[in-house]
Amino acid sequence: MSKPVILQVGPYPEWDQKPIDFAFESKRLFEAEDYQSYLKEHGPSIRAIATRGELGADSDMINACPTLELISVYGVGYDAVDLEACRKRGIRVTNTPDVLTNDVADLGIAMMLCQSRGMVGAEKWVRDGSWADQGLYPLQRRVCGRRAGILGLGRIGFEVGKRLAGFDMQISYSDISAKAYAPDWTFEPDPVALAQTSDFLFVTLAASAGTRHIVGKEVIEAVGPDGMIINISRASNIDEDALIAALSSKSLGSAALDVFEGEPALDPRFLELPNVLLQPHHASGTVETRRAMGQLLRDNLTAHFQGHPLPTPVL
Ligand code: 8YV
Repeated sequence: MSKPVILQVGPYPEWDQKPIDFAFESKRLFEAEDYQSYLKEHGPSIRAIATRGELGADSDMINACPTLELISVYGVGYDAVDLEACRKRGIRVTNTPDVLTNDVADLGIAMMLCQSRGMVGAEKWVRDGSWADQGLYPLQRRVCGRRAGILGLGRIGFEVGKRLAGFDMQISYSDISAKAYAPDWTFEPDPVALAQTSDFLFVTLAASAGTRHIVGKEVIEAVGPDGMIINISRASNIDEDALIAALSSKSLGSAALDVFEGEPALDPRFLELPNVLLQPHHASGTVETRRAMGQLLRDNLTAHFQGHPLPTPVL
């Protein structure tokens, strides 16, 4: 029997690529010189798309595949998949929730600690001899006992909160409704009011058209010159122009970002700012989590082609 033909939008580690190539005929879009002509040539044979959270599948890609049945996302976020186009054509969509939650929360906490205690500059202070030449490193800001806000108390936001509780922080959160699973934390539906009471504002919202730039000028300035914004969700949740302006004028103290508009290219103004910690979208990037994500991506593809229920459907 011939193998189902799939379109692979981005690369995967060897441990996933091998089993993918064994079970499917994978057309590797990311290796093509010209995406349009590659899609034109192979689109008609594609039955599933295997993509990554940040790459998704837009309507051009979906339209180029008239016999498409499934889009399997390697990532929890599926905001880059055109769900409307999928709905119209009855195309199923899956993601990889849960398996990455802890690592994403861990990185958010690490970013908060790293930035608040000035660890990047402190490392440089040791390596470039400043410690010996100039003495003590400038004093930094405390984390424990301060006020944290979590914008979006889903799976990842909840794990962030659990970790923050270990630092004796006062925790508040915004979401569509109060969460029964977080009885000890303060529910504040208005993001601006949340920001006003946050020394550290974590952005952990699933991105959608409705959350675009939810962290705008008002929220950013409400966090204030002594506060920090940590984004481990999607860049679109923050108005980057407003963020850069606030970091430049110091009306926002600092930021720690794992995601950027247009990544991996990012707004070059970020590189000039001393008060932002920049990370290369690797919150889920541990061997353990990526192995589990790859397994789940493949489990969804396999289940679909064997006619079994999808393990983690979105649509
Ligand atoms: C990426 C992510 O998918 O889970 C998500 O939504 O954005 C990440 O885990 C990861 O970088 C793999 O592409």
